Amino acid sequence: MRFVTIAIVMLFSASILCNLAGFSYVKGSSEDTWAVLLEMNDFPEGWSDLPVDFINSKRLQTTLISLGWQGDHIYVVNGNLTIPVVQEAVEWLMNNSDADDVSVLYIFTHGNWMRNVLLWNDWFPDAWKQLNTSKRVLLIDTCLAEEFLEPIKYDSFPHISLGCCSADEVSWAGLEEEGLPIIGSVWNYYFANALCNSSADLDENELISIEEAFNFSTPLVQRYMNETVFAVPEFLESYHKIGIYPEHYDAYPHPVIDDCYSNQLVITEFPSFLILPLFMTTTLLLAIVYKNYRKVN
Ligand SMILES: [Ca+2]
Ligand SMILES: [Ca+2]
Repeated sequence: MRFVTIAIVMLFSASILCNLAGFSYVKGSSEDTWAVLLEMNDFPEGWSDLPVDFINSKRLQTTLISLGWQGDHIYVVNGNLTIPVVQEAVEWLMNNSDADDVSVLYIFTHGNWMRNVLLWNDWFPDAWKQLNTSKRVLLIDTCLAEEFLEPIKYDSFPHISLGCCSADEVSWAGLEEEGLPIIGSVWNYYFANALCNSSADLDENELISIEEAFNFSTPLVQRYMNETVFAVPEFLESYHKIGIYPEHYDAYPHPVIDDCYSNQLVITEFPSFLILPLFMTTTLLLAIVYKNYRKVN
């Protein structure tokens, strides 16, 4: 009984120590994380399909769960994206997010679908501003991505928006039949991986922020495009056919960040390197050693 009491006291002390030591980023129950992941692969006649088996939303979902997110805090739509479908997803975020919460919205579809069917810039920017949180993260993974960040770019309300390419660029999603290593969005692949990669922790505070993941992933996206995709003459030619000459740029494409969040925005539910479990394990071991010490004496 005494052992249990000692263990509880030591665990309690360890948790206080965690906070005192500056690990207060361990989110409490009042700071939740919410995400909407929207992906469209099949399109009506006249549009080209993007048959990647919803790999992009799956990859991001797996990443968020590995960062400690709860599965039921992630709202996924894999299918036909219409205005009501997207609006319902945004409402879900609005209904769930409180002031301290993180809200992420990711969308993968055609840029022209965003512009001409979803009429994104007509309604989304106003809806996004109405979210009751300062930690808004908008991830646009489409061609022309910057166009859909533009209405809120540099707006002073707290937000971070990322786009996989600039307003006049096209993005790349690899298909299995092409035989290149990355299936689905190249930007999604490198950004999702960066969120879990300690090498992306550029300021070495053991947390990977959205800003760091963006900065780390951008050159990797450009390198893959330039060295792997554009190295295939047929793929480079497909860009030339629409009047784009990637070889005329230092790098292509140019992912975009609009950072109007004053600090670094961290979306990890648990400490990246599991500091809290480490503290707790150490405390338990200490308690066991102490118990044996008492027995011996
Ligand atoms: Ca960091
Ligand atoms: Ca920032």
